[in-house]
Amino acid sequence: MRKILAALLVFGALSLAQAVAKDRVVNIFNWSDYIDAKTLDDFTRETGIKVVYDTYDSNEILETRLLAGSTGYDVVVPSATFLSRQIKAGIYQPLDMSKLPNAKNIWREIAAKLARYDPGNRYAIDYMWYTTGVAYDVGKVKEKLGDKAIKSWDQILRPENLKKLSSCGVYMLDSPEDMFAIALNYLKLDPNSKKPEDLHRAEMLLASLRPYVKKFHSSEYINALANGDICVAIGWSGDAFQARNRAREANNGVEIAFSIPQEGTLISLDALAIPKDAPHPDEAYALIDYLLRPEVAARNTNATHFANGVAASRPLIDPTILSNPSIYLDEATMNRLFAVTPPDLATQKTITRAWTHVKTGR
Ligand code: N2P
Repeated sequence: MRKILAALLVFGALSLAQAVAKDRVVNIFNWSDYIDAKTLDDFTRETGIKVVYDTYDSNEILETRLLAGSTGYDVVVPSATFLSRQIKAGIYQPLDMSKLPNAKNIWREIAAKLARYDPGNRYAIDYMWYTTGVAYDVGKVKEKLGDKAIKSWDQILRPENLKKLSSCGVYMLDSPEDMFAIALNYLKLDPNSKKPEDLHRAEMLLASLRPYVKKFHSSEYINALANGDICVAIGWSGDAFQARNRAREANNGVEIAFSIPQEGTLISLDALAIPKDAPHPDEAYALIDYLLRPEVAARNTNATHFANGVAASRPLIDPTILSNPSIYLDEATMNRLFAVTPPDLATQKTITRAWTHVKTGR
């Protein structure tokens, strides 16, 4: 009896060790509200690789973690400007394309845009791309401004207008890159300007709006809009449409719209990359390759309302998303957009200080 028990124990311990050894894991750090979580379950079911999924809502958070070293992350999703700086800082591994057969599905024009930040597309592959605009509650904006729609940045960035809207609640992205580019453009300055005097003018404009901003935050506005807690958010395209859908699902009478104002706005890209010290690089490749499958990319776009970087996914995308000119941009909209390049270290410091001033008044 004892012997049998001992044998069972040994057997049990061995199979446990085997199971542990076989447990494959991938750690991904991605933006919040940026995936159809069910696709990750399917990935695990198919590959046996468990996904540890962690989220952030600002490039600054991601960058602080990455620069501190050994994050344990296998896949991260920086925006292109940050990616470019991080590549120079040597924190990513060049991608071995032989491990990404689905890279054949990528959208060449989007890859070409990303190549401005990652020359030769060596370190990263586009995940999604989008604009920064105005998400708003149609009924409340009409009530406060008398305007049926937001068409111009003037309706938001002119202090007396924002003051009127402040009583129903205004959020702004906690993202200096977006907010400075938009303010510079509104002031008819180069949205990509790194000149201290231009940045100072943008800082003064944004600081003059602060009294009317309930919160600077880059993810809470989705629910805040959908619930009717706020009426305006300067935010990202897909998030605005997620807010619209959440309100529709709640059937609460809140109608959310998204505007790319006529003066134009910022277009950005977020890309998938593997840190140099990723503990599970093979699993990182497996996950990235899976995300590049047309049907998976389409599901992620259908769930998030962000346009993806996989050309072959387009026939599988919900026609209302594919034909939405604020998501899959038409040419007229495209012509009104601008992209920015990363600031050098000194300019970055100036912007960080200015942004603290905008948000806190100090
Ligand atoms: C997802 C936001 C992604 C766009 N909620 C900003 N990188």
